[in-house]
Amino acid sequence: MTHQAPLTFAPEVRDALDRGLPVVALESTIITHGMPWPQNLEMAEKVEAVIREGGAVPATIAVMGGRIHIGLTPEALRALAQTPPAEAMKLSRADLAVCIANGRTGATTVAATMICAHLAGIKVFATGGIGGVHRGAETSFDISADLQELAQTPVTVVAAGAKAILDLPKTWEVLETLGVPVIAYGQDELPAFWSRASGIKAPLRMDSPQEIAAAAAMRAALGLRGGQLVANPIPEADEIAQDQIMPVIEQALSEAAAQGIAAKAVTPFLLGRIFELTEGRSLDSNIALVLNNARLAARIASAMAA
Ligand code: PSU
Ligand code: MN
Repeated sequence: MTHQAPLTFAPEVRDALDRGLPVVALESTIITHGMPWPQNLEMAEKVEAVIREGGAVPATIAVMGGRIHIGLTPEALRALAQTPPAEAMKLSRADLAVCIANGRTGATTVAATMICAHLAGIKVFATGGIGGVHRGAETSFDISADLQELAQTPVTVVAAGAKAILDLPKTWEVLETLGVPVIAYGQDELPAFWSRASGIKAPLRMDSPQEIAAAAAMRAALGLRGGQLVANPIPEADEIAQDQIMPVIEQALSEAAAQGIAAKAVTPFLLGRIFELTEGRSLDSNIALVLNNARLAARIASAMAA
């Protein structure tokens, strides 16, 4: 028995892809597990609007009723945003096929969104922050599947760096080992999600969407597998300085350890606690950086389509 990937395209996305117009993929775990209702819906709607303003078509990706949806209707987006985290599967490479085969609903992480975007023929994807090497990974072995995915699936991912709750130096080391180009946009230093600075020099720097598009095309021409990570610093007006966010992260991390939070629950728990401890400021910054990444992704997608 052979199967075809069960993709359902929003008509607008199908049309744009058929005509070679710029399309930007968006993930859905950030909606179900990364942000609380109703800010998650506001963010999801705004991010789509920003991509349209940038001259590209947004394609939010999720698994619903056993099909991969490439682009969601406003009603489907709302329904997803209202789904409690416990009811939507958090899908990575490991669980994507099971979720679909069982006819279930799930939100796609960076890894799963890359897989689905590639199946759909979409080359650019905007998110907040990728998963990475968790602190204490030397004993927990908790390393996000996002990193392996960047090494094998040809999609350009625009993020504000890796989430600062992670072990950032180890995350960058693993990406280097896996042969993933990590490109800081417009600065020499890698950004650290809520902050522009990380103190870590970026392995690569680019200053225009055209250069990023050309680099992706060259990777393909050389027959190199995998995508590239564009690390786009949060706008200055929206950042939380490192010395302010770090103590909050430390507290959230020690609470997670004390409560025995593990595996897939770690990232959502930490983001939720940091939201509470900053009285919502971390969420405002998170939304601002996602919008900023969407803007850049639309420009990269346009450069690739040109
Ligand atoms: N970026 C955010 N919020 C999030 C995530 C990213 O601003 O919630 C999600 C992404 O879907 C990413 C996932 O792929 O967290 C990483 O989870 P893990 O560490 O369990 O691999
Ligand atoms: Mn993990």
